[in-house]
Amino acid sequence: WQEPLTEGAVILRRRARDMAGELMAQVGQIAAQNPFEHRITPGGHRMSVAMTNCGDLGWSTDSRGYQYSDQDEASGQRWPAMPASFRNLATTCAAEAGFSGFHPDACLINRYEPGAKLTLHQDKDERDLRQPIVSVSLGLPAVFLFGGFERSDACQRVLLEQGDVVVWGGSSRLRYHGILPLKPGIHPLTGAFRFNLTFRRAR
Ligand code: MD5
Ligand code: FE
Repeated sequence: WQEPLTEGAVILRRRARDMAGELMAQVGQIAAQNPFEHRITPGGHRMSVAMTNCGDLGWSTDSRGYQYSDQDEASGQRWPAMPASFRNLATTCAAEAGFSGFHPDACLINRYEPGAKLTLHQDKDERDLRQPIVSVSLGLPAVFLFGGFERSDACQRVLLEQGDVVVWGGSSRLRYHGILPLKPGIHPLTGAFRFNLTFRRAR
């Protein structure tokens, strides 16, 4: 079922639940080629969230800043191709939320361990901010913080669970958001972790 959050943002609850096993098998194959890494931010902090990517472009951060690149700077290799099942899920969910013609060229895969968090931020490294972002949650649940257009604006708290898909478009594309520290637990599919796939049109 669809749960509107704010203008342009829609939760498709449990939309990917039946595909979760298949999606995680693909994540395992991608990580076997390009392992999850804790990147260092331009400010010198090690991120508590570990990341890898698939698709033509991948997002990463280092001392120079944040950027999309066609290769993993750590390994010097191209990112693994985006599996057709990923691409189809993202395009279909975007269309269900009213964004037809979404063709992602980047999929960032975030892995949260107990205590891992994402502090409030905006996603604005993509070229065309009219394109939505599609996010798929897998494994342990997490509390998502959904704020406004200033860092200090009040936040809604939304629990995101296995198979939940959120489409962030329209004016919601530039809202501040984050993830509270992951509570420890064991999930039958992902063990001690939460994974999040974010599909983006970077260029
Ligand atoms: C996550 N990831 O659960 C989230 C899901 C990231 C990130 O935030 O940057 O990797 S994507 C949530 C999102 C994207 C774009 C806009 C908004 C939320 N928003 O307006 O709240 O790992
Ligand atoms: Fe984000």
